[in-house]
Amino acid sequence: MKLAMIGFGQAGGKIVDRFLDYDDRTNSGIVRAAIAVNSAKADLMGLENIPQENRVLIGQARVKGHGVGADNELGAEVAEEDIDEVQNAIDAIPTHEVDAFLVVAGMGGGTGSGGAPVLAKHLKRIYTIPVYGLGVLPGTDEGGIYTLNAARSFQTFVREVDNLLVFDNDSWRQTGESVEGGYDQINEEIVRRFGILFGAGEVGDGQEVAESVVDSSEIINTLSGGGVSTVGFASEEVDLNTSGGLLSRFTGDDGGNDNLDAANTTNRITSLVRKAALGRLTLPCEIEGTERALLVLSGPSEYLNRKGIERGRKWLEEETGSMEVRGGDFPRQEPEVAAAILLSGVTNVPRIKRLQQVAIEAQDNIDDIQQESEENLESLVEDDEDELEPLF
Ligand SMILES: Nc1nc2c(ncn2[C@@H]2O[C@H](COP(=O)(O)OP(=O)(O)O)[C@@H](O)[C@H]2O)c(=O)[nH]1
Ligand SMILES: [Mg+2]
Repeated sequence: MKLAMIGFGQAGGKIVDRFLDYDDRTNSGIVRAAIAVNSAKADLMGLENIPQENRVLIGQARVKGHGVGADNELGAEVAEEDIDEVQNAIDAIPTHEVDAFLVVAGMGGGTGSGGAPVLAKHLKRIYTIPVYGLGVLPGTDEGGIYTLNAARSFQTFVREVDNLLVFDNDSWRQTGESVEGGYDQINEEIVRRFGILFGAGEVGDGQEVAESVVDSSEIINTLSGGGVSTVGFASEEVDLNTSGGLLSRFTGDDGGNDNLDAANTTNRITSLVRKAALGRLTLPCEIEGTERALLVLSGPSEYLNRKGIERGRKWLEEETGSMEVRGGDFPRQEPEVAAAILLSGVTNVPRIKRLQQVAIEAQDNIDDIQQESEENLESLVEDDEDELEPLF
């Protein structure tokens, strides 16, 4: 599917920048347009792939290109004040060729945390295509203000977008490594997962056609209904040499081992699906209770088969309890077979619950002399959804 990606803030800009690089490397054709928005000039200048004319500096009158720090209320304000500047950049891209917007931001900082929900709301008012968010949660070692920012931004962002895809930095930190030091690697993991997912169905001319294609509408249907999504992924290296695969079946070189090959392929696929669903998700959670899911199997076509995907799909139905699990293949001449699973509308997410709890406590400390906010908090705690006061 073709996306217009808008990276808001430093993390958002860097991730969209990496998506462009991924698109170039793999010819995936998912990034139809890429824009970066920031209140910090230096962050915009540090990008490598996003065209200069698509880098939008906001809040100049207020912060003179120095950024808003970790003040996400200021981030939201400058986004609202300068939304026309962002719209000007969007006006210059061919939105009629785009299937959806993807607004990418780190939720823990200031510019992206405050601005991304403002932009999503704006886009929803103007365009009929879906507006998705990709929100990055901060590491728990980043400190209280980041957690508080993330909790409030998350709550607002999820309300404004058609679906919020989440990546949790905290679960992706390597042991003994700071998140800061590992961002390059983490960003690579992000674009790989979401790249395969959104890349399914974008089969260009001359590329192999999938046996059971995933098209944009299936991705959109999986994401429709809103809520929070997470992605599972597993891959296995395979030999790109096709002489032992498809070709030999025609020449008869494999000595009638067709059935064994098919069984191997099916088994490989089903175990990859299990690994992907039960391994580390972009946002760790209980997969049971997922509302909708999409399974994409990518790799050289001789390593993909309908039976394996169908089995994997069935298994996912059982594990998630969802009646809406889609699946398909994405043939690519890469030396790996990969399973990417989009779990949409997940409900049992410990990290989100903790995040909101921490934020409620932090807010309690800050405002404990204000009767009004005391009452707010009480109603929050009573509320089923533990809702925090939104940013705007
Ligand atoms: N995955 C990832 N997360 C990042 C990166 N840079 C920053 N973050 C996260 O994003 C949060 C917001 O930081 P930043 O994007 O610099 O804030 P902003 O520029 O004010 O929007 C931080 O708290 C980190 O958790 C990055 O390159 N990759
Ligand atoms: Mg920063």
